[in-house]
Amino acid sequence: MEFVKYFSILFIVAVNVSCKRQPIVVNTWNFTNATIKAWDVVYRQQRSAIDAVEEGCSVCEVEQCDGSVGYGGSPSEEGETTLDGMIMDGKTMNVGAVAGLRYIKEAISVARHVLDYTKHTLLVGDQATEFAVKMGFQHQSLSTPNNEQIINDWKARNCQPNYWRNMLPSPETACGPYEKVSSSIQDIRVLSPPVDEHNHDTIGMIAIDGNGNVAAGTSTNGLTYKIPGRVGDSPIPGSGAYADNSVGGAVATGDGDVMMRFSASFLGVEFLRNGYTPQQAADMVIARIGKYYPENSAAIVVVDVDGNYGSACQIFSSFPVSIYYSELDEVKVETTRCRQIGDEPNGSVYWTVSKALWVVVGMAVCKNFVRIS
Ligand code: SD4
Repeated sequence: MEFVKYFSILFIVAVNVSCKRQPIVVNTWNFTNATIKAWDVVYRQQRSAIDAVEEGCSVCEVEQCDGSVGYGGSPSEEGETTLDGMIMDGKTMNVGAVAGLRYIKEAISVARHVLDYTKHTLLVGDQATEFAVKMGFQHQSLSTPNNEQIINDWKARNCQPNYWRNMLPSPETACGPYEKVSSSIQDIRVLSPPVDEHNHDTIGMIAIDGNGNVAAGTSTNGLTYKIPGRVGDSPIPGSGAYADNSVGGAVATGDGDVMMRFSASFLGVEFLRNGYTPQQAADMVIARIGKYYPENSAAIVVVDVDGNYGSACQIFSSFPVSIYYSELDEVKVETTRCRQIGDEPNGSVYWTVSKALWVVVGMAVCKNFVRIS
């Protein structure tokens, strides 16, 4: 009983006392150079959150962060790298995005051009490329010898894994070309190719500037061995990222084919709007996905307008998040353990208690306690 009382008090303190951190930059994974760049923009240069997100994510496009962002990674079955990116301004609720972008390296900047210079939200494929060229971006190959090597190795493994099903010859043992099975479609849950932190590291970034404006964005080259034309969650507003000045922002990473079915980032922001803390919101998003797809890799970061943040994940072994705000002397990386099959669901009492402890420790570095409700 004493134990339960002790943890209940800790939990109540953890969810009700929070820090005021503005500006702040938070992004997925340990892509710290991106965080540092965004922090420089939003803090030292005192520029906007949206500039910070664009310039921060651009660092990863140049560095090809973990091979999952930028050129030369995650080739499709045909060996081509294409890029998805989006950027959202939480002040105006304006979004620019590109999907299946070919031959242009700067996906998030092209997305920013969609936002700044058009009334559209999302441009795709070759026409997104044409738009980018018109806007002055350089048309160049996104392939490197790495693409060819990855696809040659894959073919040598009989094209395993892949994203086909209900085809002949069986995609589980053979390469295509395939033909569709016209009868007895099996509506079984077919596992996607394993996705983990080694092949699955989209950058998603949330920034809040000194004026309290929230922006969020993503940049990725999607999933390796994808069927050409496949677009993931990252460029879809509300899926890969979402921002709203009145409550906060969220970004998602993981198996986007599944995650986009839940509008994960929008859901996280809506949980904030309904009064949940960022940690609770993140846990609830992952619990929602996990209820239907417990075996899929999924991770989310949620930040409220006061700069409190939370993250949650499943199936990845762990999920690092990079953070910068003014009380820190340098960028910091906080790592969350991810729920595994058979664990208590995210958001359950035991899970929440362990998260609450983590939050309490995190608060030790926080100087301004502003919200005690
Ligand atoms: C996608 N969500 O295209 C992206 C991939 C990803 O880390 O997050 N990689 O499905």
